[in-house]
Amino acid sequence: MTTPQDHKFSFGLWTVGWTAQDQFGSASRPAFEPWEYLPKLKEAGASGVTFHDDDVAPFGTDEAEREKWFTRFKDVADEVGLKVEMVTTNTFGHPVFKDGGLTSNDRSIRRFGLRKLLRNVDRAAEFGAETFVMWGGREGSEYDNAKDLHAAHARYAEGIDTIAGYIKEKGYDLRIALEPKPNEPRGDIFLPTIGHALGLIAQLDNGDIVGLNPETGHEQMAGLNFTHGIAQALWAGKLFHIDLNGQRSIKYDQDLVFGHGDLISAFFTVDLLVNGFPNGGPRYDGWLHFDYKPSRTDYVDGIWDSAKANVEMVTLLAEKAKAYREDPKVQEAFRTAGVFELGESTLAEGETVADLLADRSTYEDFDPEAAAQRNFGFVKLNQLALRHLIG
Ligand code: 3MF
Ligand code: MG
Ligand code: MG
Ligand code: MG
Repeated sequence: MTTPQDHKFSFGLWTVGWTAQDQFGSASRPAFEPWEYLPKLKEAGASGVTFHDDDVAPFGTDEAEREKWFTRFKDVADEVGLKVEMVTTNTFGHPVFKDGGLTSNDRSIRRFGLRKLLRNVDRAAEFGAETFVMWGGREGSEYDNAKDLHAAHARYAEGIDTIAGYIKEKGYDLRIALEPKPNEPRGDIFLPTIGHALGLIAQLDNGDIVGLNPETGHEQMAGLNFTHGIAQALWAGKLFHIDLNGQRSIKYDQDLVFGHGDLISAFFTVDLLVNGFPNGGPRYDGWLHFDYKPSRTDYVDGIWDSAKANVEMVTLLAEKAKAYREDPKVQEAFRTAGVFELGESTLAEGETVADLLADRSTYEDFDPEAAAQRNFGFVKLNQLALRHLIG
């Protein structure tokens, strides 16, 4: 049986620390000091913790006080045995960032945003983090004429490249992971999906240390398939980190417990993460990071019930996914479905296009009508998966 110790689980401090203030109502739970969450996170099964700069010391805290807060936080994390595996920057909360941190039309704000990010890169390196996540929640617009959209992308790339260049110059052992999201809080956010972010990374000068931190719910808010998205990121060698949570269809960012949204999709996400691709290929061996919100209807006990529920969901789904892949009936159904056949290259080793053109069996003598009668058995295969999931 898999135990939480078999996986590297981590939580954002802002998740369990959310006091449930929303657009329509005030907080429904008390706030605790940042370090007070740590022993309980460990107890819930985490071995890592992550934070935004402002989660530990609020925006505007004076320098001396700030250092005290960060020192205290790191000391307690060390005592408890939680690694600060990722650090991220809040460039969305303060109204100065209302039009973005790296893409604001106001150049002085972009320069301030860059300084806030660079300062936090130093903190990430100091605390031994492996990943520096960048979610540009305010990089976007409500109105298409509000920005020069060409310049906005150029400024976004400039900002990310500057930070990546700084990491290299300093020799920090740190990689950047961009977090796509289609909307909320902006009407439309730049880099709305995994695919958009991959496209931008390919155009960066320092793109080699820039990858992705996809969030389950964010892709689903765009109506997309999260498992397909992380698969493409893996294929591109760019799945640096992950935000697991739950979302039920295209609506506001629900941040439910992982698996409490689309359970079938969650099963296949875990299947990919723990078992890899059926024909081999790149594997994700990074942190399983939860970015969820304890429901506003739950009080303090509910924070910890929901934290544990995340860990339990991955653990249970991992066991089921292992049994599913090991099931001989599933392997047989994979064969029938052609899943292994897809692992073979379409042209044979050394075969040229001329060879293909000369091979009459591929076209002139090929019978598409007969081939169209193949029964792939995908439904049978999926039913086997669901039996494992439900059974
Ligand atoms: C918002 C998010 C963010 C990011 C975080 C970077 C507040 O929808 O998902 O959480 O995850 O800023 O890690
Ligand atoms: Mg989110
Ligand atoms: Mg979310
Ligand atoms: Mg997130």
